[in-house]
Amino acid sequence: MTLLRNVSLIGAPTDIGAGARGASMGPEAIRVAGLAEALQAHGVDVEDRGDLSGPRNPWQPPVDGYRHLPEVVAWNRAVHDGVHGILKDGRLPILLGGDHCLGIGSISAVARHCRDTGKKLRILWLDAHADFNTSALTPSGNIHGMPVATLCGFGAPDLVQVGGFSAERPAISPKWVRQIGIRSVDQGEKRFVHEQELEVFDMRYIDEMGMKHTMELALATLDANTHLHVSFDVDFLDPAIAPGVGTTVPGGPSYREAQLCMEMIADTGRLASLDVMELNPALDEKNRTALLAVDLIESLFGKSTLMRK
Ligand code: NNH
Ligand code: MN
Ligand code: MN
Ligand code: MN
Repeated sequence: MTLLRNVSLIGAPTDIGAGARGASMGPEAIRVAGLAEALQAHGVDVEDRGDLSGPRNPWQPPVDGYRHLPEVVAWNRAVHDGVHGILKDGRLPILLGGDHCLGIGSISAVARHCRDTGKKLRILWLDAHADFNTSALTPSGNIHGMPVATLCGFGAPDLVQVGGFSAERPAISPKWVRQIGIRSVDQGEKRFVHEQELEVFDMRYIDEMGMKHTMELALATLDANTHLHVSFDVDFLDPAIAPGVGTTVPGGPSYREAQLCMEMIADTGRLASLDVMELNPALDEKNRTALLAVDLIESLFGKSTLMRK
């Protein structure tokens, strides 16, 4: 059923855009949880390109609404180049974060690749948060709360320009994004989400309509020419099953809801790139959140219940 693709893992061990230290250990925790081996067991060709490098976290307060902007720019340029290289080699990149500010580098690379190859891009943003803040709206200055807005052209020029884009010609349009699992949005951010008409399936929607109906809508209008990118913030999951993240928000998808979400994405056969972000081993319990992430990623690649394939 699902097209088995050649996968390349690439780690970005930093917490430069986060409000808590520790996501820098995420890539290794996912490796230790057995991601490569799990995908290989399902017949996927997996290569591990190791970790990118970049500046250390200086742990400074915000300047003009941004924390660590120069360091965030450096990391995102590295992520862009790494992910773009994998796409050019015809492989499916899995970015191992690292905090979610790195979605700027990853998705700008995907957007550039889609533009150059004439593909349509659809982005599924699985997260407790909308990540649609700007320097004027942010309550924290943490750039991991800003990647979606930045990719849409609303952000620091050095970040908007990663991948050769600009505020006039940004990497993505809000129309290409579907957000799922959202349950924590800041006041100003909320207004901006509405103004830009982001399509958000929040937890209220999932409670009322169910994950099946939600995913049917989020995955509607994909076609053979669509590149599907999944940006998976591990805080999407309910903290009862996924404690190893810096910003837990109660009331997230259960184990089965999350599995169904991943299985329905797999069924489209269109998954072409993936971010696994915000895993924080310093806050985890015996790597259980990393093990859960691997379990879910297996489903994303077509491991499924009986009778499929
Ligand atoms: N909205 C908050 C902020 O901008 C929290 C963002 N934290 C996240 N996003 N983990 O996914 O500071
Ligand atoms: Mn397995
Ligand atoms: Mn996020
Ligand atoms: Mn989040």
